[in-house]
Amino acid sequence: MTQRLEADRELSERLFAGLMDFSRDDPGVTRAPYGDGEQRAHDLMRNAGLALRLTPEIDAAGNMFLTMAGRDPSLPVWMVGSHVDTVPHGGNFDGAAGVIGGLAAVASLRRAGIVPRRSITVAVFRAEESTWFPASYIGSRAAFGLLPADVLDLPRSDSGQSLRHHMTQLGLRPDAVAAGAAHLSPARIHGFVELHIEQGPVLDTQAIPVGLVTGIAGSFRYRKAVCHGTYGHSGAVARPYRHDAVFAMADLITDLDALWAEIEAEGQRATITVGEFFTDPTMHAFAKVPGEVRFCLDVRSENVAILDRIETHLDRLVGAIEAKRGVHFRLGKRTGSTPAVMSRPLHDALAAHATRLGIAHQSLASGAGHDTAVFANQGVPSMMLFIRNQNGSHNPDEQMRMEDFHDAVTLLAHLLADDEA
Ligand code: HGY
Ligand code: MN
Ligand code: MN
Repeated sequence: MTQRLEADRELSERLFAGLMDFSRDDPGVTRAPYGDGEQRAHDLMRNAGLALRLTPEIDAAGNMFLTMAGRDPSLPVWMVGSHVDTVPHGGNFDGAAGVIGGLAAVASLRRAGIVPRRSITVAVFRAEESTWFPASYIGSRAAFGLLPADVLDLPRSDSGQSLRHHMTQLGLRPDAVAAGAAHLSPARIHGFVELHIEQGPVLDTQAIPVGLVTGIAGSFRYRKAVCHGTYGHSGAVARPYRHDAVFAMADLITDLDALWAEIEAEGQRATITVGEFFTDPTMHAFAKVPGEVRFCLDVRSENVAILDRIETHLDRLVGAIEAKRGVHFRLGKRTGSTPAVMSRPLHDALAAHATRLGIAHQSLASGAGHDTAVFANQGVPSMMLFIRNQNGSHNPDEQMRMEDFHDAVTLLAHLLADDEA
């Protein structure tokens, strides 16, 4: 393909603006999974797909698949796409850039009069953000028939209603999801490519518009952990008699931070985050030794051995602090996700296209989790194209420059068009 396939800018900007119209939740945007915002986003993308003469399909979990017929429908398809739900008060680009980018890439093929050899499916996944239902990759796992039935009973953090309830309200088929009905079969997918904002500072700092992802971090997490101590008089209880939950947590966090620094000094990568940390507002007070701290713990790495090392250390550390401080940790339910390796051939094909198109790019790992990890771990050749973005992500200030988005869309379009091998 010699001519440069330009992204359909009007379509992209119209869809981002359309999303914003019904997602604004100052500060930022909110589209809860199986909520009104996500459903309206699915409707918006479906209409855009129909206008591009794509064929819509919806699976039992409500994932949507919009397909451009290729010359040979018997061939395994290209699949592109992402999710359209957001974290509460997040940004408008996390996930949505991958769906709109997929549609824009298909639109550029249409405009160039290209009928690709393979069909191309734009996937719109449900419920990627696990801040709502405490489980990762709900939509994409359900699409492969991999969602454990008990996930359907998990309550959504804002409504308290179960995933099953929310699916039923939308006329979807939770029983089929629980029974493992699979809409996607790995053998029928030639490759999966997800456009996504980087959500970190690397590309912006390096002044490079596009990132070629080498791997996606996995995780282990405790979302509802508690450290129980003993409430007491802040003056009358001397040090040897204290069971201070905040000081115990300080020991835990300080020690985990030291281990993290050690791991990074060895040239390995991990992230350890305590995103929620609070004493009980109905019990705490200025003159009270805190008897309870509730917290969550999110540990991630691309390297399973690193995850195991941190988890083993955590188990030992909890016991040591309990003995030292006379407190008790209840970590609660453990959830997690498996690291994923991206397809080297797809990585190299995209690097070659980017070089030929004069699009600056660099390879990097993804600390954030993405639906692409599900595809890769199902054996589908998978790849992520990161788009440089500003102000990080999972916050209302998330930004992305449209010229960087268009570069990534052009790169994706050339990969899809150039598939005559
Ligand atoms: O948590 C994650 O990494 C993703 O944004 N769900
Ligand atoms: Mn995302
Ligand atoms: Mn996200």
